[in-house]
Amino acid sequence: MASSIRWAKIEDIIRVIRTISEIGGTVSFGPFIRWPKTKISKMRKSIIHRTTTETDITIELNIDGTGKYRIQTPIGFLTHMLESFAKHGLFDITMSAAGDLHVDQHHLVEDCGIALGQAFKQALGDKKGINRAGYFVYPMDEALAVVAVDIGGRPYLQFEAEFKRRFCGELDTDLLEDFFQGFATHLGANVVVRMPYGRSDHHKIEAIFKAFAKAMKMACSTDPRAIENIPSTKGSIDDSDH
Ligand SMILES: [Mn+2]
Repeated sequence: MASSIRWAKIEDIIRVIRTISEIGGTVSFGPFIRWPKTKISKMRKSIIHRTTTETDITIELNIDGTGKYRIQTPIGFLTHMLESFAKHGLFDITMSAAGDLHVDQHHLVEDCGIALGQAFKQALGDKKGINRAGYFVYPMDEALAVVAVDIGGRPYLQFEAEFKRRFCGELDTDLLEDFFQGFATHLGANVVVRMPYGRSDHHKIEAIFKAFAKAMKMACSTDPRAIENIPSTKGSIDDSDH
């Protein structure tokens, strides 16, 4: 009898610990033992289906991934860039995109940027605990790209990159600015893209996407000291945040 009472109490204690940990708390057993050691944070994942008369795009994103990707677009070089973005940002991305290429590539490339921005916005939620800003300077042989982002709610793009040829592979390079504009607008982010030098258009664009990936990884990463903080003196991040 005594032992069954003891076991019942232990089961109760375990149940309480589980409940506390499931709602994101920690349980301390004194100065040396804490369980769980870190709070269980919510999964930063999203699924976006964006269908218009011009394009049809689906994205599954896990911000806290390992860089696994399965990306299908009808433009080979765009697929290569999005795969590079997933790989170097350690984002898991499953994406398929189709569109009215018989018109030109504009709708598809811009809408890929829009849908990717929406996917990050949805996955980040209230943005509690994130660094919010991130930057990277990425060299690729003779090319150098600089990307800075601030996921502060205010959409703004600065884009300064020139390319020798209108097309890199099959991708219309004129549309890169539209891709980043769509991303910045729909995430609610300030995005800066600079390409100070480079020769090969392939290297230049790939350096931009790698810098973009690393800058986004940094901006989305969390600081354990700020896990309950929304990173704004306003207490919320919206379209007018300064
Ligand atoms: Mn390449």
